Amino acid sequence: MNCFQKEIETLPRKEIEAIQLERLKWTVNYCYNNTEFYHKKLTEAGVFDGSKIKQLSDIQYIPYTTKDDFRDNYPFGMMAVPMKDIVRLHASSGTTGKPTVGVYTKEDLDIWSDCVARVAMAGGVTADDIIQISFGYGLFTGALGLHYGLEKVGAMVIPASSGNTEKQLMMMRDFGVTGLVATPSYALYLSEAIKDSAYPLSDYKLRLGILGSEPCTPEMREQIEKNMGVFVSDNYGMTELGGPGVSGDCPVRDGMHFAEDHFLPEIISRETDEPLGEGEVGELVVTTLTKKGMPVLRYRTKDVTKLTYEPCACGRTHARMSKTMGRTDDMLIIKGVNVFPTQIESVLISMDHIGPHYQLVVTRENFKDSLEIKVELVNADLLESYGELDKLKRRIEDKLKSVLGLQTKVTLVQPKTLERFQGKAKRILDLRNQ
Ligand code: DLL
Repeated sequence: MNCFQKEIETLPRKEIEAIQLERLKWTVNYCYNNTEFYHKKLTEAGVFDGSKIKQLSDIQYIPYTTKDDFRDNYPFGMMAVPMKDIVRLHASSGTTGKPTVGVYTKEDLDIWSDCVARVAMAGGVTADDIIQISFGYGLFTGALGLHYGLEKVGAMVIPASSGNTEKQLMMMRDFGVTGLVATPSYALYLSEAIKDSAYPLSDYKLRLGILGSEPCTPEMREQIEKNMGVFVSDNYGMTELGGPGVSGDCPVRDGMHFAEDHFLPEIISRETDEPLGEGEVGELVVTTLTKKGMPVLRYRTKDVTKLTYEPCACGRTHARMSKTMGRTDDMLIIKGVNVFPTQIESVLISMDHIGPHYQLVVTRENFKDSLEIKVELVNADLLESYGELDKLKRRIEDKLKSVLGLQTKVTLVQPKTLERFQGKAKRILDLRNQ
């Protein structure tokens, strides 16, 4: 099956927008008529059944939907069809409070796997590939999302799930795995395990990394590619929007292409909540255009990025979103300076003598915040030489200061002592409110 949907993915902008307008009108009307939550919200905003939507910019009359709305309506309050039409449920991990639930009709599942197939093909997957899915199987949308999308491409899927490093590597070698699906942090972990194992890289047939679910800086990507001998593509999505398949890298890797016939992206200012223009950095807001089970209007993703509508060198015309800087939740404010962990990661990975693993520890003393960055040394011998160690530490602090505009404290630790992650990395330890 050819999952590069050329007739859709290379449509001229005017035609994409015509499809979006028609589907936006449909979605607003559908939400108004099928969920109490949106009926109330749209009535209060004077939008009612969507007849007021004449052009795409009229979306501004629709109120935003937030994660709190999902929480307040947990578990099924945002659902737009009778339960008998629902065939699947997924949920976010919900580390804080109740998880966020997503439900799917048969048609939703079909469109979902189509969107993931698109992302996979854009990332280089073909029917000849053997792909190991090392996301945890379960309520998480990542594993089953990629699973069915990759099957649609015709690739052979190995539902490995996460954990048990030795077994992961054994499966890769024995089954001739050509592609790995994982979070970037788990891929990094596995790539280091390959380097450290008795089996050389030539025992593996790996050529692709289809990574997503957390930010992956270009520097981190390069490290994984070097260790594993793969081409890495990034893909993005979230439980509230159905999971992966919302956007993904093409071979050019100059922004992830949105599935614009199914999702309508906007960027808004984090300060004023007002819409921003092309190329401006702000919070991504997304409206689903075809979802039936749990449609979402103007969902505030909390992810910070920018959009471009310039056609891509790959031929695709769908909007591209830049790699996210991270979530507004993860942005640290230290002495009045905004810091995203991805900015720190980019600096650390590009420097010699230190590894790609780090932890950020935020503390407050006498009402003053400070940021400590723990980084692993590549070679423990350096710990023997105080002079060298101090020089390296200052070099990293200076580089960070020039990028962040903030004095940080760098602590160099023994190789392989910081925590490794099998899913999304948790690198921030905020001790300020303890
Ligand atoms: O992580 C869905 C997913 C699974 C996407 C597999 C891609 C691959 P959630 O667990 O609900 O869903 O987390 C969604 O993860 O708002 C972003 O902050 C972050 N995220 C997801 N993909 C990327 C990415 C899945 N490619 C949240 N780059 C989102 C950066 C990402 N952040």
